[in-house]
Amino acid sequence: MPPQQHIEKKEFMTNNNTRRQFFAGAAASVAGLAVARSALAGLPEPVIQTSVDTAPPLIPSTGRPYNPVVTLNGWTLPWRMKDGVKEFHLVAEPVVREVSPGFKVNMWGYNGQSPGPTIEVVEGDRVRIFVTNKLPEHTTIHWHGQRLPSGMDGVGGLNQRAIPVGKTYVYEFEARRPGTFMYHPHADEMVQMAMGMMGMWVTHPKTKHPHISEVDRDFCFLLNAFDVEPGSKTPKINTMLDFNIWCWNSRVFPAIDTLNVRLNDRVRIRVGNLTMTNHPIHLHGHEFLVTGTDGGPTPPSTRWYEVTTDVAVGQMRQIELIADEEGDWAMHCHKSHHTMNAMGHEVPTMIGVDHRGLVRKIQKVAPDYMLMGERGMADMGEMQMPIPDNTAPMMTGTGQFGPLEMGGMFTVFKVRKDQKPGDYKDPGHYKFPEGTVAQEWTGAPLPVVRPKASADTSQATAKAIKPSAKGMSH
Ligand SMILES: [Cu+2]
Repeated sequence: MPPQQHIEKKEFMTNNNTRRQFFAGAAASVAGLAVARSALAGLPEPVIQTSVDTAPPLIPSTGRPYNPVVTLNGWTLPWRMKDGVKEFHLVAEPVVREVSPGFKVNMWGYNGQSPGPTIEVVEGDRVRIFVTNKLPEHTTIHWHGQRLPSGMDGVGGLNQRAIPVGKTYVYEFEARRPGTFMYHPHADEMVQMAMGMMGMWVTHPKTKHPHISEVDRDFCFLLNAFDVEPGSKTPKINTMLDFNIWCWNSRVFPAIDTLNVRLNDRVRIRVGNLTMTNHPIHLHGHEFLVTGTDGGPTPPSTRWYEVTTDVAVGQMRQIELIADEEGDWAMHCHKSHHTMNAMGHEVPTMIGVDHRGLVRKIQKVAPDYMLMGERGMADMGEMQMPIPDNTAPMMTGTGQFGPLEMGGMFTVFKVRKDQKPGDYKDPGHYKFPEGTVAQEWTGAPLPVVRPKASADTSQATAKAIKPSAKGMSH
């Protein structure tokens, strides 16, 4: 492990200690104090994260070593080692997530954030997870994709009693299979997932695995979606398909952190989908291989190169590439509606409509009226039109050449020669070598050649063969 990463880890732990809050819910009751203390003595204190920044990788201080992941705008949950068992404490609770600066949404999540923290363990680890329910209704956690005893699978009613409000349940199993997994409730699922309850789980291989390569950078994030009416603060929970806030880890572009790598790094990106639709995830400038699915690492003989991989509902895809092209490369969902924020759905097509005169008339009764979309929608990236309070702009993000006209599921993959190993900081805009940027043609214009009008003015006729024609009869 490079020494630099150890320093980062120390800083991370120090930061965490200052952010750490103690689980003291029951201790507030004077009468129950002694009981509460002894009952809590067995629980690891939950770590609460207040920052929406991408936390540095959490280098393991106990247990088998591994190369940790970096969760975009997220963090990894520290554990306590007790008699050889890794103990984690998740607290299901209402949280306020900053989806983008100035846009805060009332969600439900874990340990202060939605999504919850990433859980990282090693194949063969015995894992004990305490789950405390501070929601206003019961919950469970399902460990999506794991091999485990049926009674630990977390489907309320089927595998266990739902965890009542205020109670703590404990899950315990061995992490048998290396790979990328997710966790989410299996109790009032539609509501609890629409409110943001989910997280990632990474099980690292315990020894060198023939189908798992050692990488320089290992990123992960979840695809999630919300329906938040512009100007409101709480997601609508009955929405089935018409979501308007398309997120990576409950953030929208330009508030999604960039993926910053060093030139020629081997990079792994793990993406899980807990929305209600599929997302074709597209990376510019590089080809990648899909090296893992929910079923674990893919055998190398089954892999082929892609630039887009579809991540269906409830699926996980793990891609790998060598970042050997320097620059700023877009990475996004290829459904263009998913790279827009709220208001993207109900705006009529205005292209080609002549509004001259009409705007002035409307402005007499509605002075704030603005014309939208007469020449396409690109103007909206620049207009800075007034939007309701607590709403993400429909599309924003400014690059060195102007507005990107993007929102939602979009970020930038930044490849730099001088990005230090272990440094995940945003290096800023790419400095394009001279003469390598598309620019205006300033040479002589091409002569305009028009075809001569045809002398034949007779009408074209279409000949249709009817089903009763030869060969079609019975
Ligand atoms: Cu999408």
